[in-house]
Amino acid sequence: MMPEYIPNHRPQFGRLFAGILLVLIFSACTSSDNSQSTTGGTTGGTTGGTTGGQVDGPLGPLPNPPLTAAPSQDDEPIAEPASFNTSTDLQLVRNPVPRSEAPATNRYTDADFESGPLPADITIPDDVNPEFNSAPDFENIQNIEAVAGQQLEIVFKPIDADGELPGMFPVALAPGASFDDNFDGSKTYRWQPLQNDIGINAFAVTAVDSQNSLYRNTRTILIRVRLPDDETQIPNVPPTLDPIGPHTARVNDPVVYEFKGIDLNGTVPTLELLSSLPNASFSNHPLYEDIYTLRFIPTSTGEMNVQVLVRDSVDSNLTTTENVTINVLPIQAFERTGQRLRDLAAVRGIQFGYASLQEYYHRPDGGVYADIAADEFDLVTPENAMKMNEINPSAGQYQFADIDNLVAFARLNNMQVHGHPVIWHRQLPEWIETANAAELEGHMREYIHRLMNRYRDDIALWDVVNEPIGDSGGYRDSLWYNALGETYLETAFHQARTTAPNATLLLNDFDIAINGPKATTLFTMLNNLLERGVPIDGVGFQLHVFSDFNQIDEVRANFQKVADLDLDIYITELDVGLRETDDLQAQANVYASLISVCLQQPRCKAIQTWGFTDQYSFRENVHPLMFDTAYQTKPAYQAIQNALGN
Ligand code: 9MR
Repeated sequence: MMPEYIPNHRPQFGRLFAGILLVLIFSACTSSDNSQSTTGGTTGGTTGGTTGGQVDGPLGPLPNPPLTAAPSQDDEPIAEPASFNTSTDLQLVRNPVPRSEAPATNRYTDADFESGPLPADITIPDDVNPEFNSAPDFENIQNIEAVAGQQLEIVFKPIDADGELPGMFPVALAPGASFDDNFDGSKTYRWQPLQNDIGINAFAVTAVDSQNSLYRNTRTILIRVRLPDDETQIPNVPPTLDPIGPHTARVNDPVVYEFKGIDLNGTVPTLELLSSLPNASFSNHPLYEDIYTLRFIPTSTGEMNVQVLVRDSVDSNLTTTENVTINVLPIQAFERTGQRLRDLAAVRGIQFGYASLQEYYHRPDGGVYADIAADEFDLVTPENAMKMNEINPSAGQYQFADIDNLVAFARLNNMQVHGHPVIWHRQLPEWIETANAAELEGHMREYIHRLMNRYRDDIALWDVVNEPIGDSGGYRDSLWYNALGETYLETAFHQARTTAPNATLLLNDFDIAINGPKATTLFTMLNNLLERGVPIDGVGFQLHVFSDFNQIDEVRANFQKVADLDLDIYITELDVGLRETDDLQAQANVYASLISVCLQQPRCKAIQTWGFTDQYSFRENVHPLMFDTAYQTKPAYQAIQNALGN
């Protein structure tokens, strides 16, 4: 199904011109219902109409009138000045308005508070029988009223009907709070809520059974904070900087920091740059008043210290000075021997890809990140930027900037983009989680169409449905499954095919390459879908594994079973966590053997790793990738080269 990949070297000004042209066409269309318009987005090189976007497939027309507003010109990304990012070769864009995000304190309502403490959340391990070993709990759990500026003290005393004293730990502490041992079996939570905490806050503590440390009970209490009658009684605390950990950068690349000032008193501090840095610009973020962007270009190597002063907006004498460090390495430090992975893979007839960090170009090390990515990979998946809460954060609002930027980056570097995920049960916006179930099918189809149509000229490979299989087999309980039943899968694929007739459509999941209930369900599911003529082209195997992974034969056999169904195979999210910190060679071997399985299987079309540097892995604790946090290759990198080269 996948159309031949045609390298596209369109220069940037051409792209901008196409963008302007399309914006004009787009605005001409927005007066009518554009959810069914075929002119699509602004990133494509062609104006569409002929290449896709028709909506009347086997499912019939999309909801008319649309259930929510389609993307309009108000959602179109706008140019971002270079002083805000690390890009030197692309004109990047940003979203026109900040994302609407409900503050966390709004999660609980007064009604929740009034109805008393939340129910116990008990985890019972398989080897515990609660009839003989009762769950640990706490004495006297209740919701608490508090006043901003006043010190709050709450005593937690764990109890167990079996008589033994359970252990305990807090799930998370509020800034400045402590959880102190009273040396009598109890602990005290001490916290001084401030203006930022007005409203309802949750605080959770876990009690741990004295006989089995996995037998636990987490209790959450709600703390309702109100303003005192005399607000001047609230102490003004010094503002701080949202911490930024160390980074590695390459000499002569631009470095960018987004500094966020924090004031628990609810005001916005101002930031001043104390260090003198080469070619530096320091400016307030155009969308977020609490963020300042620093951009500079280190012209010599070594560790650099960046000093920023944070000043209280009410009392200008109240300040804090914060330091961040960056290690600037010479260009040679990033040189790699042998051939680049994408070139080695191309010789073997497959693509080699990675999952891209969202907005890598707003990170200090964006320059070296982008260069390594462009050299090593010819396929890229957005790790998070295409999740529904990012693309469509509130009904009728769309944020396309990061994907537009990724598409531009991919085009410039002759890479293909792999869309991920279209329909998933996680990272959903609140508006869809609370939508009327009777309208979910319509919402799903509208969303699929709007996303895939916008990028139909840029993205030819999609994870249409992500993780539909439950952890113990069967359909996963999800918003989509619960509202629409099993047919949600086929509806999603039909809509995807209708919108993007030439694209390769995948079902992507984890734990399906090894034998077990998930693989069993996969094959039942695939057979059903194929029998019913559902347009599915392949399976994405995630493969988040560990360095002691030894089920290679099962992977090989399951790949073959997919091939026997005349479907393509993609390794979509490969990473190999270390069991022990010195398991680097074992990690390398696992990479090599999984890559060999793909190479031996003619239907295996591409391998993607889930990121490439441990600096930005979602499994950062187990260092699962082939570059370390300083962008130096690990044995895994050489092992991948060898596997691809053999
Ligand atoms: O790597 C992603 C991580 O940064 C996100 O926090 C997480 C949120 O759900 O999703 C991770 O990516 C997942 C991917 O989209 C689907 N397969 C599993 C991946 C790891 O959880």
